[in-house]
Amino acid sequence: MSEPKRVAVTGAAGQIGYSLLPRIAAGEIFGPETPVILQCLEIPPALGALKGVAMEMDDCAFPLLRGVVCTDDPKEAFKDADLALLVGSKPRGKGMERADLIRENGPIFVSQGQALQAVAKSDVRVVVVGNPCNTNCLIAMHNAPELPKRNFSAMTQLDHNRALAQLAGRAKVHSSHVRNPIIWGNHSNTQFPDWNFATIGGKPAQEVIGDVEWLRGDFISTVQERGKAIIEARGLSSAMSAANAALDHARCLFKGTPEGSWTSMAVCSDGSYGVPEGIMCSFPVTCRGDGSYEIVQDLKFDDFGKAKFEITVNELLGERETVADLLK
Ligand code: NAX
Repeated sequence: MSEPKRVAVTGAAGQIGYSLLPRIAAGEIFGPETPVILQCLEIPPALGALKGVAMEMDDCAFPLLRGVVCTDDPKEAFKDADLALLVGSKPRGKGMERADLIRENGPIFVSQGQALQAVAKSDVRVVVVGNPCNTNCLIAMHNAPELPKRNFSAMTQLDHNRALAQLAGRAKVHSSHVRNPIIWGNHSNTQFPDWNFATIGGKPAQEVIGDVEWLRGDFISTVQERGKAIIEARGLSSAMSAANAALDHARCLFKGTPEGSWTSMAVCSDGSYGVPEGIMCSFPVTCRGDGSYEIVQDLKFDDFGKAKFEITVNELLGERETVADLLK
């Protein structure tokens, strides 16, 4: 058995937290040989509920779980963390515009960025799930300037998994036969779910599906609007699939992407694909399994893809403007 990994989870008493914590404790990120300590952060009104979650975690008697910390102090939650999953944020209220949500949640990620820099391990990996996740991640990264920018990423894995499922459904194959869709841009409904480099059973997805109109139309809009469809059906936003995607994202970072495959992750742009440097944009990435990632290079857009990509990158640039005062 190795040293325990310390995993901080914010918003741990929320619906995603409830699906996420037991799976981390069961070893689904670091594997069956690595014990974990969960360091859960909540706001004061939710500490009672968090206590209940911690009681249930005890009752699971997970062999790998070495402790559960419950706190409303970010410095306690992030202390010596190896991985911080920033899930907690305020949901979008009725009649609230996206810009209002960004302004409402931004300050959370200022203080959490500062706390991460102050107390987390210097090689902590920070994964932002709480929405608007790209821009929240940008804020956290700017407020932890001594941590490497490459330690920060935001989650578009759920969109990636949704794209896999849609392509598999249309081709009538199991999703394990589908590889390498891409989510470009923002985790919002401007994202560009791209099938152009995806394969199904080793053949180009477009050739297997044979219906470009569907790919350019329903495929894209279904992936973009899936979150809304889940809310309409369930009365609550995606939680199980979001937790599952957060695990996939973290597992890619710490265990690597399979040979010949990539995943999608919002990471700090280095100018790849002409995206202005410094915004958290979703790209195809490969991971070696040591916490690092590489943006897949030299994929070519057609005119349709280029136009879609521009829209979502422009939205990210606009979001950066909206929070300019929160960026150091
Ligand atoms: P819930 O409202 O069930 O839980 C959020 C939890 O965060 C609450 O328990 C709340 O008390 C806590 N919280 C609020 N402010 C906090 C703070 N400053 N510090 C610590 N905790 C805080 O939401 P849930 O369904 O769990 O979703 C959490 C976030 O994930 C939301 O922002 C949601 O929009 C986002 N999502 C992101 C997805 C993605 O693909 N990136 C998909 C799923 C989800 O919509």
